[in-house]
Amino acid sequence: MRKVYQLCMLIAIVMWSCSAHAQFDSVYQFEATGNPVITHKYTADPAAFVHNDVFYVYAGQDTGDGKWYNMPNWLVFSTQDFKTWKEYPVPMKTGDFKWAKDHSSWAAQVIERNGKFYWYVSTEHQTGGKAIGVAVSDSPTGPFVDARSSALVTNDMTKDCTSISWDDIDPTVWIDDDGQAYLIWGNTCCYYAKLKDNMIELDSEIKTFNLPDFTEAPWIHKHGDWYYLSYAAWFPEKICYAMSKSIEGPWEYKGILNEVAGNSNTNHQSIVEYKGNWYFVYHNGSIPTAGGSYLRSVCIDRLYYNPDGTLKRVQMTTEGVVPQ
Ligand code: FUB
Repeated sequence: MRKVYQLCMLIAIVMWSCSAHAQFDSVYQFEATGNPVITHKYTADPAAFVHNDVFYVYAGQDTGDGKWYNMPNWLVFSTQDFKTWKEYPVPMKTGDFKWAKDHSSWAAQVIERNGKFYWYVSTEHQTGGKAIGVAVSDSPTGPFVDARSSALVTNDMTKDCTSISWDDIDPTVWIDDDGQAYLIWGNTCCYYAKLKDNMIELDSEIKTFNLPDFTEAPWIHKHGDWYYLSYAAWFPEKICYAMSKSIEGPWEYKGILNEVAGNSNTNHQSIVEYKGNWYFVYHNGSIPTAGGSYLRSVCIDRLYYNPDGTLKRVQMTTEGVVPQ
């Protein structure tokens, strides 16, 4: 009996290890059983995106010994019911940006404009310091290619607010109702600038938003005529948010939206509406036993509004969201 148990354990470990390191040539399908949603790989910094009734999640892949960030790839997953998920062949690696250092696929977001999909990423520049790049594809599942062959934002462009080298990370992008696109990003300082219609060049000076205790991970969404800027505050991080009637602010601080996520010092959220419901997509470090701050896992829970437009505190759950 003991031998059978040992054999089963061995097979399970080998299977998990194979799938955890597999790079699929075709679409890989799996079923979510709650949170974390993705358990065959470690995934972080989820950026949700809805297109043609499909719910996509873009994420960086955490790998390594769990002692620091070791992120070689950005990944893309999709679902239409929160139960059955697809993972697509790796759509982009840090190596696809010739100017970037390998294994630095930090937080990123995809947006669509005029039938093209733009993926704004944070990564490490070979000349030092974090930088923001942009890739483009004709499909939300890629493959994506570097749209500029150079970084869109580099550390020397943002020296007035802070002298740290890691402030140019965590891009979020927003196309306003008048068609003007904005790039918002930062660590320690929250920066914003207009983007040209081509989506791959800045079209204004870089300014800053004043947000209490801002650490990183800004994310913009809109509900009714309110704009919401959610972001990670403090460290370990909680997610806070501010509201405004204009994308350029001023932003009114509204408090904590999500508490520290289990077993992870970062929390990195995205917020989207899908089929009439709102979702809060984030990561924790809860996969036993190796999961942690550098081996993170994407989770999804519901987001609810109060009648005055403010947000209810997120309730992180093991069960996750109900299949639709
Ligand atoms: O994944 C690397 C970094 O950790 C992200 O860019 C931050 O938002 C934090 O989640």
